[in-house]
Amino acid sequence: MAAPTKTTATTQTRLLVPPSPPPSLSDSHSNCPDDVDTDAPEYTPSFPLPPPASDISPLAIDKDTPDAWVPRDPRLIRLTGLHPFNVEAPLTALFDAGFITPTQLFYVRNHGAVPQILDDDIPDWTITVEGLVERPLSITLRQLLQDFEQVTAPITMVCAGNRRKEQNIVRKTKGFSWGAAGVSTAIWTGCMLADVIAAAKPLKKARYVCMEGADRLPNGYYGTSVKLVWVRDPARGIMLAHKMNREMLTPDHGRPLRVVIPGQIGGRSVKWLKRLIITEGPSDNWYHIYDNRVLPTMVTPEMSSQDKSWWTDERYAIYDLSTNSAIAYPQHDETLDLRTAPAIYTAHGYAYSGGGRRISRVELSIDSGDTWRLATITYPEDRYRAEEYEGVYLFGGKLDMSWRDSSHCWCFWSLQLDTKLLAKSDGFLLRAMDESMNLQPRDMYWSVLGMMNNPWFRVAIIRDGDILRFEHPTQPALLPGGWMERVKKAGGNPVGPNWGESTNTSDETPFATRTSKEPTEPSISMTNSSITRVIEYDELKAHQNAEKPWIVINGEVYDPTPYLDEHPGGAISITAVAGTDASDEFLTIHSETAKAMMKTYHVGTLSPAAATALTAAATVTTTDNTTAAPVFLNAKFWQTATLVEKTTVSSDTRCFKFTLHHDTQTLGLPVGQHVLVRVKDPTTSSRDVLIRSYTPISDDSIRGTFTLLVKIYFAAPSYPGGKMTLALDALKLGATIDVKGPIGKMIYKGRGVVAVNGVERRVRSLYMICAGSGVTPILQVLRAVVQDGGDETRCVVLDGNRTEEDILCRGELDAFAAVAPQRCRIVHTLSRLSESWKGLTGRIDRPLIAREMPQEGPVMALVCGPPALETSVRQILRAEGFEEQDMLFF
Ligand SMILES: Nc1nc2c(c(=O)[nH]1)N[C@H]1C(S)=C(S)[C@@H](COP(=O)(O)O)O[C@H]1N2
Ligand SMILES: [Mo]
Repeated sequence: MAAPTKTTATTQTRLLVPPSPPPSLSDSHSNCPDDVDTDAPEYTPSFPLPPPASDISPLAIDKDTPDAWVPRDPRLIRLTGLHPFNVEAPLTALFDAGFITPTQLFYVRNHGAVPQILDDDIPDWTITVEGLVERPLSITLRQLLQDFEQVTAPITMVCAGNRRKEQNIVRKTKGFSWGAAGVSTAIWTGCMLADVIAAAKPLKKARYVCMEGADRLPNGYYGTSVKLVWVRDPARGIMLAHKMNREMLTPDHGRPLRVVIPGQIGGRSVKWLKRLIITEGPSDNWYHIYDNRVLPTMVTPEMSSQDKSWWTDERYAIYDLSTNSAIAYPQHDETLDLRTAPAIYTAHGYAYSGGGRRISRVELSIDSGDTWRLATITYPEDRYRAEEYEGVYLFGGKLDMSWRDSSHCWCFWSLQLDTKLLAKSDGFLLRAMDESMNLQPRDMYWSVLGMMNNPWFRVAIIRDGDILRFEHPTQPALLPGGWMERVKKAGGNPVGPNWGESTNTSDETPFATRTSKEPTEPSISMTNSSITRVIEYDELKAHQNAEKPWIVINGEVYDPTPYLDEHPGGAISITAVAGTDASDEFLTIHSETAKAMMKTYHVGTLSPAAATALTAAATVTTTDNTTAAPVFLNAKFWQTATLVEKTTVSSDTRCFKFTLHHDTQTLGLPVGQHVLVRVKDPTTSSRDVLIRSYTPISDDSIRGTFTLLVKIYFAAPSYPGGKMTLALDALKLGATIDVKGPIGKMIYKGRGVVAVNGVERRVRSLYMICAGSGVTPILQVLRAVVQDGGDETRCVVLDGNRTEEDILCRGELDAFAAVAPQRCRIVHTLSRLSESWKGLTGRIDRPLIAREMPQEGPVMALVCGPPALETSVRQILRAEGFEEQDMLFF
């Protein structure tokens, strides 16, 4: 093994009082023999300026990224291209560095660009403690250092994605490919999070601590939560650290302040900490919901993107780490010459578990799991616990672990093996167990995000004459190599090879057989096998009407009449496709659940002749006589529109302007209704057909064009991005899309008349509640009211957004309010505090709705926003006495 790397000593690290005689913390795995301050005490009342980061500097390869200024070690392996920075050290370098990982080699997981904080601003870095507290706080880092006890402790961090590459080889997950080095250990210094929270006096109903960082990402700031009882548990040791390995945190690791949660996945340890919010329920941050979860193995990527409820089920969120281990020696591609090798070969590696649980054994088999050998384990963490160290001040914090016996660090195992036996073996199998007897599983538990991968770690042995070559399961990132890839290429299946079963592998193809089933995509049956009726074209055509609509999906005929009123998209979206082939629309828009429902409505199968006739009917129609029509939209047939202008409204919002068939044509969209947009995805080679519904923001009286406002859901490392919005964003000027419609339950007919599913009623007030891009249908209704001087309907719009920048169509909304102040009131509320904002802050809650939307006279509430908003607004409106018929959810 290489010599341990030494950390650079700095003078800026002494903050508190003096050390007792320096204990020796060094052992064969430690890289910090001189880690106790022995000089005279030097109390620094204000926070010292950070020292220059070790001996690394910014790298040329980062120069075109937002992180161009961040010093980094070139040895780190990049897992997500150049940017954002997600890296692990080569496994051997990580292991050789020993118990404490040098900061430069510590793995990094950044969801976006590193927030740049000027050194001068660090003492004044401010965090808030808000939410369910008696005394909301705003504390600077300077105060944190002065007013709270500082502690120092070694803690291992692990990304939940550690070892994910193995899952990606079996079946691509929604995450990038970590090898087995997504784990590192540092000595952290800071205050206890419990002390800071206690200072704010949480209220009785407080249950969770939500945390938010300063890194602004495509879906908001990074944030997550943990339970308040954990924070209060001294044994869990949850900290707010400002130092790592005796120095200020480096930019990549959260400078100037981060949370460190021992025993849990790294994803909960928020870097660049800005806000602590005490709540009754878990965080609603996008990254808390869509990241760091192990969904059930049968949930496919498609299912998970179609049905949000998979993500909001708190049972699938990961907190404590699970038992895991890996082999460092033999290294990948290491060779052993049997003619010169010593009689004994020593294997080495690491193991860790979660929740403070100690690794209680590590076992290795070299005979496919028939027999197991017990490895020797060293626990360097225990050296910090020894009695005499009580009261030692290390790097400005009190190092006192004597009273707690929880294990918050990795440990190392080794095992001596007879080289002659290795020569006959086809590989190593490694598994660890923790003190709860949680044993690593033999088989992989594949899941959509590929997290917490911890099956037995297998290293294959390939024998070529006198040479043994060792092969790890994978190599990180896109690096080729490893037996899993080899087995897969050879047509074998790398899941659950024959370990533990009788062996039938040959030397050439170790691990080629399998015992367990690869996760497969479930196929949902939409047909009823007892239905045998054959349907001819004439019969189908007889159902081309709104009363008894039949639709065709993949050649099967369905009668959804009983479902018309319940259909979430309104009856019209079904009747609009009556008698036609609705396969594209149906299959792209509907969830697996909706598909399964179709069995009930199955009435028969089209005859081959009827199928041909249907296709022929669909192809003639589109352009011929419709292009000359005064109105563009056609409910039955797709019309082609051409992209002529694309404007960037904000970092993630675009306006797309399309031309109609001719200059004098109007779109033909009744107020309150939507269009279906069909795009052939230019970003995939298969040119997948994508269909979604949108409400244009342009006035329907405009001739020749219409405009869509679209929020683009960009891809993030563990989120592929919104397919449709990315496809639209990728369209070039001159490209075409298909449009069909109108669809929707509701039409605003003007002067207070609202038609819902064809039934008209008159209202005095229209209450509109929206968030984000949900403003688009609202805008149409509001415009209709304001533009008609004779329309006396009173309109109130509650528009919720995160930040001022996120408010869409603000100019138009405010202009309407200025033109018709008596009839039209717009209330913006932001969920994020900002100093410049003079309006309301906070969510759209009951007091706000009660105040702005009184139940006076006939009223109707129109709601358009994300499902969570719609659900909460529905509850509030019910509580405020609104009947189901008084509410409409777009
Ligand atoms: N603010 C913020 N905190 C964050 C992240 C992030 O992207 N932004 N990544 C999380 C994840 S997934 C992990 S594994 C750890 C990684 O910490 P490190 O980069 O210091 O190793 O930080 C966590 N905290
Ligand atoms: Mo992570």
